[in-house]
Amino acid sequence: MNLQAIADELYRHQTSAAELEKLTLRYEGLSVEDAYEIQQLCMGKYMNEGQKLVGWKMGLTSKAKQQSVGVDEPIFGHLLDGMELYDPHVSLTGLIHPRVEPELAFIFKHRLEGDKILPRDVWLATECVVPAVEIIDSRYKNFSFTLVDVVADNASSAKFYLAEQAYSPYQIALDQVGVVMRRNGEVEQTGAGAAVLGHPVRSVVEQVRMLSRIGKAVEPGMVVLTGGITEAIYIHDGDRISVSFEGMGEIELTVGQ
Ligand code: OOG
Ligand code: MG
Repeated sequence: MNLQAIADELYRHQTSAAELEKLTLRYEGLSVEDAYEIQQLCMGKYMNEGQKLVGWKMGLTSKAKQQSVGVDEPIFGHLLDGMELYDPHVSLTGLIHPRVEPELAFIFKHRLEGDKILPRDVWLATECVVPAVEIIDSRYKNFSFTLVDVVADNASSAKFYLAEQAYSPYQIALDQVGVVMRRNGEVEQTGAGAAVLGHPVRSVVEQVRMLSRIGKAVEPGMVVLTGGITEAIYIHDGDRISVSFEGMGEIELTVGQ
C-alpha cells in the first residue's frame, strides 16, 4: 500500500477543508501502525513547508470522548505552530465541521522519553500547566471514523489555544479541577480533570510511552494537550464559548467567519 499517496490525499483535504470518505472503506488492511506512519508522512509535508513541531496531543483519553466518537482507546497526534491561536478567537474559514473541547496542557522544561516513564518523571520535567481549548475538525464525512482513520488524520487536530495564565504543577490537584463549558451563556458540558485517565498526568505518561515506540520524545519547550475532559461541542459563527476551569480561570473563545 502506498502510504505516502494516502498522506498526500489527507493533506489535500486538510488544507482545502474538503470532506473525504473514510480510508478504511477504501483501503483494506490498513493497520494502526500504518495509520501513524500516514500521520507522520502527512505532518512531514507541513514541516517541509516551514511549520514547526511544537508538541503533541493526546486524544480519546476520557470516556466522554471515547463514547461520543465510538473509538475506545487513546490516540495521539502532532501539534504544529500553525495550529496555535494567538488570541481566543477562531475563524471558521478553512474548517469543515469544527468542535471545541476543554483540555489541560502541560509545558515542559526537560526531555521525556522511553517506555518506563512514571508520573514523578513527568512532574520533574514539567515547567507549568495551563488551561486550554482544542478545536477539532475531522476531515471525514459526518465526523465519523474508526481508530485507523482518526489516527491517520492527526487525531482530528485543527487549532488550539492556551490560556495566558500558567500554574505551578504542585499547587493544583489537576484531577479535582471542575470544568464548565458554556455556549452563549448556556451550560453545554461539565466535567473534571479526573475524566482524563483518572488524572491528566497519566495522559502525559501514555503520550511519552506511545512516542517511544516510534523513537520520538517530548522535547523541552513542548506542549502536550492531555485530551478533552468533556465531549466536544460544535461551534458556529457568532458563538461565544466560555470554559471555566475551577481555580485556574476562564477561557472566552469567540467564533467568527
Ligand atoms: C478525535 C480527537 C480526540 C481528544 O481530546 O479527545 C481529541 C476526535 O474526537 O475527533 O482531540
Ligand atoms: Mg483534544
